[in-house]
Amino acid sequence: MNKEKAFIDLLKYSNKLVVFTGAGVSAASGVPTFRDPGGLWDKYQPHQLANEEAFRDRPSFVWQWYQWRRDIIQKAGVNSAHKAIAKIQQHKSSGFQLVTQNVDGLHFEAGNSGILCLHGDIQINKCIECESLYDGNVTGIDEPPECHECGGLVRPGVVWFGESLDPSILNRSIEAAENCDLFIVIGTSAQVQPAASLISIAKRAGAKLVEFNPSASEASSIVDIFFQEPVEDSLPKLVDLCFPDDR
Ligand code: BV8
Ligand code: ZN
Repeated sequence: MNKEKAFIDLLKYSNKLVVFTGAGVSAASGVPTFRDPGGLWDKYQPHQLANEEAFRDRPSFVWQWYQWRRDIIQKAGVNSAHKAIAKIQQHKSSGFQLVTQNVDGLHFEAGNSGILCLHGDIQINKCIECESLYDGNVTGIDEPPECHECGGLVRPGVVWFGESLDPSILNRSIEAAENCDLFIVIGTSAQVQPAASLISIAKRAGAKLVEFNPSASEASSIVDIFFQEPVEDSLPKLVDLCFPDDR
């Protein structure tokens, strides 16, 4: 049986499936990934930008990097891969869980719900001292605003390196990986922990693993089916073949 047919059958008959995404699912929307050539880490190292120390050292520099990313995301629309993942949830409903490492919010825009966002949300801003949410509009602001409650610096609501993930989100993600029969890995280099550990947790739990990525990742050696191409070129077609009714 060819791999397309094998994947369609797995998708059709799965009772509990997890879709796990990284930056690659938003690449077709023009949102830069992190580790691809020309990606976000091309010019700077993560520790120079995506961590608390860097922000405290150079608040304007780090803030402006996030403002630049937010601007790109603002202009980015959802792509056919985001839509295909939303269509899977429509058809699989209770047996479906989306877990994303992305902070761009594009899965919500595409129509997915109940999403477990491991690394936070780039549109949220909060005080670095008292964690109060900052509800002001930050569009076009080049300097991190001051917290209304305590005067501390306001930072993006994402999980930086060295910061713990929200325990409840992480535990629910682990539970989903432990109880699924199909785990679909899309657009991640699978290098960041503890997020990437979900892949091996699913494998150990006996799930079938399917990957969509034009390049090999840290996960590729343990997946059962590997679509080594851009996800937007393959997943939408396969989802339409699997759920042909509302094409
Ligand atoms: C933590 C939010 C506990 C901010 C991010 C040594 C070993 C193991 C772990 C560690 C270690 N040293 C340090 C750590 C811990 C560290 C870590 O994992 N480091 C790694 C890099 C070695 N992890 C942490 O710090 C985490 N916290 O461990 O807490 C703790 C507490 C205190 C002290 C210590 C530990 C927090 C991690 C979260 C960091 N925040 N982002 C922001 O966005 O600015 S991480 C960042 O990487 C993004 O969130 C991103 O989602 C994530 C993963 O990247 P990917 O999504 O995979 O993107 P990437 O560019 O890498 O890959 C894109 C893929 O897409 C590629 O494979 C490409 O081929 C593919 N692609 C491209 N186009 C397409 C495509 N695929 C399909 N279709 C296409 N068209
Ligand atoms: Zn504050």
